[in-house]
Amino acid sequence: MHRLHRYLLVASLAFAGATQALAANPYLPAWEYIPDGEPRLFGDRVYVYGSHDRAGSTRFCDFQLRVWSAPLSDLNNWTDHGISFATIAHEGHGDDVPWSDRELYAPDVVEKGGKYYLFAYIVGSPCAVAVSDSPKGPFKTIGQIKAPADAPSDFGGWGQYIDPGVLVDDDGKVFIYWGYQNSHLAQLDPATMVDVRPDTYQADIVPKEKPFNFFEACSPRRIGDTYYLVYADGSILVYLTSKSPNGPFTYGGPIIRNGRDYPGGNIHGGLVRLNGQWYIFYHRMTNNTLYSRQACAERITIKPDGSIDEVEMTSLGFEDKLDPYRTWSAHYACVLTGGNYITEFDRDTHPVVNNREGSVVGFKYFDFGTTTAGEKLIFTAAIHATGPGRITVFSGAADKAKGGIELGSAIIASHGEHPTDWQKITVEIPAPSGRQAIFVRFTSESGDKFNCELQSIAFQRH
Ligand code: FUB
Repeated sequence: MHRLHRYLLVASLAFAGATQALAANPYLPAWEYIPDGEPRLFGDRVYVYGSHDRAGSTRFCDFQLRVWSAPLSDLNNWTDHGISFATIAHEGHGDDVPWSDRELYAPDVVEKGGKYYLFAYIVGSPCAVAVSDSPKGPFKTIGQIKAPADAPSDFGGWGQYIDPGVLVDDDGKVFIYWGYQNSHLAQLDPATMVDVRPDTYQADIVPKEKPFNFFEACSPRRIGDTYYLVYADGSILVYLTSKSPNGPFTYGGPIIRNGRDYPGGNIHGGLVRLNGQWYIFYHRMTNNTLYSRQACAERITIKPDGSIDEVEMTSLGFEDKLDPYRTWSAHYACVLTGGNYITEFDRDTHPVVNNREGSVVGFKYFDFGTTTAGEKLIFTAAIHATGPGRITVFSGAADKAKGGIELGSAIIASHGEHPTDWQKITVEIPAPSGRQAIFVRFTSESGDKFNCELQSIAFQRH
């Protein structure tokens, strides 16, 4: 699957610059895999606290957590603050956890009294708590969450501490929500941040029954006088609301799902307001696996009545629009259907591979601005293909039957089994105008012999 040695030299030389830093989705560099991202605004920077996945991994997560942040003044400019916490010494960062060498899952970080507290599930053991003077970390271990004497006998069971989401309320009370398949809530002693306060534990705060369907990924926020709890119902991020951090919670509905017109998997994320705009952070799958997830964000609206409408997955992230007149690495695609997927050939090369007869790759949304009648553009796709086929460019939808406009198409010749370079296929198209979703559809009469890798797309004016 990983053809690093084969592509490294040629691809990086031929396409250097194709993946410039952008805050489109995924908003971190294409080589970084941060799922379960909890967005937190501390000072004038937004931080994302997530797990750490790896390309080509066969299991969830890693033995390290990393912190990334961006200034509010430039959400294009994400900085890697390095390893913040680890269960195995790595890259000069020591082992923070004497009781485990297992993977770290889905952390959260909150500020209390000028200190930053990290909560993280480590596979098979109660939630770890660590502290730092800086939101960038690194975090020093305080201990593990301690159940009170009156806790139910299974309180410390391994599964119960998955996905801790923490809320520091305006009155200083600290609430921790967590759970996998079963949801839990308790208050922590604000003086220690590890001790569960007596008589505060509640099980099943989110029903497992419809429409709630609690699965995992609790993410609490207080917005005004309303408490929001975001969680995962399978591959859908759902929200609840309540006038109390203790619930009961009212079902709100889905905010985003990652399995519609894209290879689905689990989902995890949270709400944050940046520069007056609300976002939902979430992750999506790459590398044809559930274990190489990347950080994405979408704009959402919290309406005056507190409700949130579901939004679609886009390529936008923190961008208002995609500029059609630059080269876009294929990994910015937000629609992948027909068996294709984003993969990592090397640090800088992330094509959409396994495009077969009928596969579609889509990008939402380019802004072509005002164009004139009769104006033409050149669409360029950098590809490698085996078996002859055709690439067709659409705007609006990938299918005329669904209202898509076919802009043009070109024959794809077979380039042999072992590419030494990406081939540039060009198609002259009528210039679309305004904001447009752009799709490419691959077709072939060669059956299974046809297989096309899409490295990038671009538009040029004549
Ligand atoms: O990242 C590992 C697990 O996958 C998290 O604990 C869940 O929320 C799911 O995203």
